[in-house]
Amino acid sequence: MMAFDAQEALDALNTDGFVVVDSDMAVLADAAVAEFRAIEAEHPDLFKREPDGRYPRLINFHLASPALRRIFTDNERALAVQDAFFGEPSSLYTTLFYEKGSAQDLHRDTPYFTTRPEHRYLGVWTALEDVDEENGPLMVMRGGHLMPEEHREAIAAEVFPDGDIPHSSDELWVRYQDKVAASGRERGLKIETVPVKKGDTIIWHPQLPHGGSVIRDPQRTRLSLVQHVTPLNAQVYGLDAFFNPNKTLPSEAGWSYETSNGRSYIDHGVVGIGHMTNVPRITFPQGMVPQSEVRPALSH
Ligand SMILES: O=C(O)CCC(=O)C(=O)O
Repeated sequence: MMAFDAQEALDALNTDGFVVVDSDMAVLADAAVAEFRAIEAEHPDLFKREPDGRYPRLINFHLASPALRRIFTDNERALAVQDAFFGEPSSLYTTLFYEKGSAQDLHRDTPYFTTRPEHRYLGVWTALEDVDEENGPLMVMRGGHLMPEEHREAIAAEVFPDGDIPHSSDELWVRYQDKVAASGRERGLKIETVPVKKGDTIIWHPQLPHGGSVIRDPQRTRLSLVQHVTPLNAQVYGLDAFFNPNKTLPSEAGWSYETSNGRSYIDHGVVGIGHMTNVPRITFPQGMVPQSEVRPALSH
């Protein structure tokens, strides 16, 4: 394991828009995947595969799985970078568990993770298995977080001329993201893939254009956990706030948190299987892999 300097990692995050942290989470990654497979086997009625044989993304699955929660709460190196970025302890807002590459177009997360003040958010992505060019690695537009923000009010007015912007809108999302990607191309910014090994963590800046690259080998899984993190109690808004940057809104929320290993995560009460099915959290027994049997992550 390489020596680690959180300040150096933070500098890279601020310069490049992302940083890869050798976070020594491979053992916990194996435990998280084992627990996922055990929970899946217990609930064949709930877990429906897509036509390609894989699951859709699972939303907040960490609420069903203590082993998956540890990917956030025990990732000391990644947490040190997050805390330094925020200037206060990072907490877990939501997660996405992917069984396969997302093959998502290049996008900034900010429209759906808007805070007041802005940019009090990070994307934290931990590989639960090795990721190479074949199984759809993350892709990033290096330096794209430094591009000036688009004229958001003007973009929104093209889609919602009456000024009534909803929380979510695919059309407005695509219009904004297309403009960001075009701005990056005009500036000559390159898109690169980020292959990593099991247990590594990629942290990206709220304004970094990123996505999932093409899955060359559809037989391969690409198990990974995206953690959307903010400072404690930050309110998180959607498009209606993002495209109204001058609108004053509360910065604080009244979230109900739980704590593990000194780290807080919101109890959203439900786990989403794809964006269609919400399953109450209490449906899942808390943990199928005894945590005492999992070696804690090595400290640095
Ligand atoms: O995991 C991936 O392939 C991309 C994830 C992503 O872009 C996101 O969650 O915002």
